[in-house]
Amino acid sequence: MKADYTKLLSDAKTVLEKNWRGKYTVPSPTLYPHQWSWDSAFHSIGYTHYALNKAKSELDSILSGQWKNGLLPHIIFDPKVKGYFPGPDYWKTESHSPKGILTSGIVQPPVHAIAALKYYKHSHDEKTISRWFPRLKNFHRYLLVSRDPEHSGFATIYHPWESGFDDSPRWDEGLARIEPKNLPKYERKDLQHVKKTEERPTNEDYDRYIYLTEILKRYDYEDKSIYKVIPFKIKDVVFNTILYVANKALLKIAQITGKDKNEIIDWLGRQEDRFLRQFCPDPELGLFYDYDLIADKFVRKRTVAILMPIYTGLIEKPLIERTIQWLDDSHFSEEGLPPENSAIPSTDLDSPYFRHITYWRGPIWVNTNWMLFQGLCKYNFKEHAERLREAVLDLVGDSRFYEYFDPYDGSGHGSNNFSWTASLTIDLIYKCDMTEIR
Ligand code: 2M8
Repeated sequence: MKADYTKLLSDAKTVLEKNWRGKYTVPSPTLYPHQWSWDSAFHSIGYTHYALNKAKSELDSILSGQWKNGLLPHIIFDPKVKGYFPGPDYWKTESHSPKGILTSGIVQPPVHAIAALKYYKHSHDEKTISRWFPRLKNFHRYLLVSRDPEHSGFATIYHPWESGFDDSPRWDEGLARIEPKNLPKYERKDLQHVKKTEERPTNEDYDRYIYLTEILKRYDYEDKSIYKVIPFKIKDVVFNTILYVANKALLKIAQITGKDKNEIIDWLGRQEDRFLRQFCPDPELGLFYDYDLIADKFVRKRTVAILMPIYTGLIEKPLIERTIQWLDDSHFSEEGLPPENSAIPSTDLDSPYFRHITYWRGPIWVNTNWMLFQGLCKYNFKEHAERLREAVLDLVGDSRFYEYFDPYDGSGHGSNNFSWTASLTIDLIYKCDMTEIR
């Protein structure tokens, strides 16, 4: 089936229109009623095609929440909106966040410089990217200094929420090590907004999420101390894939605006030297894994993360050819169906931890497929890229802008009218690969 792209485009714009809040777009009017960090970058990417002012405003707004130490918070809260947990009263970040802006105290993957460069490509607005540059660079510096005391070239996350893949099986062992103690009383709000409880993380997971944020709060978000005590420290392969691509974008922005490039070149050099050693224990298989710093070992879980470094464009082609074979492998498509009928799910369908409608444990997400599409374009795997693009657009099909989709029957789950599904659908309709960031 080929979706009706004209209708899809217009309906995707309607979703974004409804979720627009004057300066930014909420991911979902029900489940996520504030501004989220990497979501905003994805929204901005969609807006570049038809609403440059919104593309700009989205990034302006999220960058306005940056802390003095460079941390770009994963949520900026709308003070008028209640009913999300954990909200601003919980995070207590007032002494770090800019005056009058309520934020969380953790980060998300740094898609922003990528979105900023895309904004420039569509607008040629040098003044704005020049204004954004110091903030973007400070964020990357925060990630590559405060979150990398080992000088590995890669940022460490210390909460599953920082990965954006919150409930992924990649975090199971790291979380199982934790015994949550002395938790404050809290009430989950997320379950009120989904069809089935099993779509969301378990209460045991939530206890561990809260246990970790309690540590961050106890140390008042001070990285040096947190780094010594936090029991969850991962060099996340997807986060760092994005950070690498974002550094490349930042370098382009520095070139365009005549800013100093040396520090960025230095970051890129370290990442290029060490990417394989850090994330690819078995080059003969072409699979990539997170590294768990506490257990001192690779997290060998079969999820879409193992394929994601395609997006870097930095791995040499013969190795990436091995990675790409996995895209065609039955593990990532419904048995009996040819792989071209399927976008890539978040977890290998044959793995014991695969769950077809649980959040990041199996369903298909549009943003991960969008990143794979960008990677396939970088390596000039045109057929694969086109197949994946059509599969995603077919899935969204009759304007079902769900948060995620069951890989078995294509049914939509989580929130409906989900903004990044809409914005990246728009970008995919325009076939917009960003091969310039190589
Ligand atoms: C999900 O995460 C939030 C917490 O940040 C939640 O479950 O409440 C994740 O899918 C994350 O990647 C996303 O940015 C956020 C908003 O869409 O929702």
